[in-house]
Amino acid sequence: FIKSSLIIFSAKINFSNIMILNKTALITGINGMDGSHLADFLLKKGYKVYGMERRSSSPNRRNTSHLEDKITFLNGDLTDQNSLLRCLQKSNPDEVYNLASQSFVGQSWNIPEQTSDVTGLGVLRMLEAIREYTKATGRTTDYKMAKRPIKFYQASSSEMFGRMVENPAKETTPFYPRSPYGVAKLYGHWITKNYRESYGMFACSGILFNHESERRGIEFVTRKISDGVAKIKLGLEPHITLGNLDAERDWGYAPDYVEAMWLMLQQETPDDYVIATNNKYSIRDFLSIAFNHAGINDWEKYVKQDPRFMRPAEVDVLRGDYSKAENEMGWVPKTSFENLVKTMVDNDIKLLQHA
Ligand code: NDP
Ligand code: GDR
Repeated sequence: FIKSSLIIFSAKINFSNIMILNKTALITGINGMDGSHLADFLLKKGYKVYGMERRSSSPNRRNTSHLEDKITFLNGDLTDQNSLLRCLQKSNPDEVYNLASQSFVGQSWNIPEQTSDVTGLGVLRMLEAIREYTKATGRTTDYKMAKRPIKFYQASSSEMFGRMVENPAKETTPFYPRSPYGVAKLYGHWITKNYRESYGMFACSGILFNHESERRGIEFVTRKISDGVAKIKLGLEPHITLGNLDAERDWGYAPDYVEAMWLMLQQETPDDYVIATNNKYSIRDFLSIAFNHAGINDWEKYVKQDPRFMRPAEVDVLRGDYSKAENEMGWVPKTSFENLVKTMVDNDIKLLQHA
């Protein structure tokens, strides 16, 4: 009864407060920013959550330590096909969220092959593993025929738009990636679409624009700034060293964006959606709000530029049109840019004070 009610009301209702019982999700990239926020979100909905993590020489659960007794961690790597199959066997999921990737654009010029292998081919390996597992359990991959299809979410990126042939970009905008990372994501996007069309899989590609949170990796520009501002405020560092300050991004808040991932898999038919705010701000704007919030008005004095942080090919501007997601799934961004920046700065000041 719950399932059929949800289908009937799926188009316009905001699902945020509805509990979904007895569903199981497998999240790759569980220890990353989005993986941890998505796990929080799905647990609130009553999901059983499995998180795939790769082996590392020292524990890497900074974002997920609070989840250790709430979810099941599984060992797997997007470069190792059999490990993916074993993760599926152990979790037997209704939904797979493929969030793992080499996600740092700047690094993708230093390790282009590894980036292509994980961020591009890794998607194919997971889709193939789902296909094999579905067959092995006597089911069809065609979601229209299957009693219990395995739904698949692929974490695609606004970096696929790169040079921005159209501004703001939407689902129909031609792609023009500008980094090995963007090119690899484009492969992941198309192979997801192709498996949907070839095998009838319920496979969706979420084209997400930049989103940030207190759990963002320290090398990304927003967290580098919020952490740097906190250190300057507390007298721990004299300045922040950055690259190109003129780049503009469409920045949203990660907890808002993981809801969109889930919504895509609750629709009647699989499709691709742009998730964004339709606003853009420069790195300078971010710096200005972050420093101001910490009570420092002359931010230019505290910021140095270094060619080490410049990219061989830059994406100058990104901005996305999320109207399809709004019209079809009722999704809108909830958190303003100002509040995002302030939350990140407050969090880093608090973290350093506690340390
Ligand atoms: P993170 O970098 O925070 O997380 C990525 C995760 O992938 C990490 O936990 C990492 O593990 C894991 N990983 C890397 N390589 C492998 C591998 N070979 N096998 C298994 N796991 C691996 O990224 P985000 O949470 O920010 O992003 C989630 C996804 O969304 C990524 O695919 C990213 O490319 C994409 N995306 C992100 C956007 C954003 O603005 N945040 C926008 C659009 C797309 P480990 O912890 O061990 O390093
Ligand atoms: P991005 O995020 O490349 O958009 O990818 P990042 O924060 O790394 O860069 C944003 C912009 O800031 C400029 N920049 C700097 N960037 C970093 N990291 N460090 C610096 O010191 C610095 N100075 C200036 C960059 O040149 C760039 O223009 C993120 C990732 O989460 C991807 O995985 C995701 O797909 C895209 O967002 C959408």
